[in-house]
Amino acid sequence: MPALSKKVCLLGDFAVGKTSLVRRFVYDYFDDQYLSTIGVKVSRKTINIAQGEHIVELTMMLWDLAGSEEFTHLRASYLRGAAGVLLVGDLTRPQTFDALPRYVADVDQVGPHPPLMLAANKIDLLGDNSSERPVLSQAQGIAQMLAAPLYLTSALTGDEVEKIFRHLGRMILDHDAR
Ligand code: G3D
Ligand code: MG
Repeated sequence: MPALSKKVCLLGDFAVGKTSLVRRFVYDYFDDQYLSTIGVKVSRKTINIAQGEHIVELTMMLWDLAGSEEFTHLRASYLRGAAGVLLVGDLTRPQTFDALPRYVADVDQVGPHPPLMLAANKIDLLGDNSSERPVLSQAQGIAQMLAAPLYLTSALTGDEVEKIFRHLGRMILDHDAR
């Protein structure tokens, strides 16, 4: 079985749920006692992806920057070599979606444009008739502009979390094969 290891960066404003999404995907739990740490955490998760006749074993190295994302320009060493990027916005704070194009510009500064996905996170907090919320059309607009598939995720319930990471994994393989 062919095996590959790829770097994936989580990007988005403070407290949108980046660390929680990684934790849900990698360890399948949600910890509301979690305290932000300073620095970068790299978590690893291996998934199997069917590609034509065979199965590819893809190890996603998930880079999660803690702390100062709002205050400093993203360090080039954090972004360099990213094969894929998971952008994260918080549905309870619409301005966190407006911030995303700037992160993508930072990524494009350091290397070739990687596949992107957009997680509109904390869908569990939107409640009933959430499909009518203006923040959703805003998220759709940003996703379209950045050509990033959009998922409505919840790190709390696990909704769409596995799906968005797997879709990103598939995009990374397809991108690689070109
Ligand atoms: P960050 O890594 O992007 O900075 P965190 O964000 O993962 O640390 O999450 C920030 C806060 O949002 C945390 O709450 C966390 O529990 C909460 N959170 C993350 N994802 C979700 C979600 O999908 N639904 C809900 N309801 N909450 C979420 P605290 O209270 O610890 O600040
Ligand atoms: Mg974090």
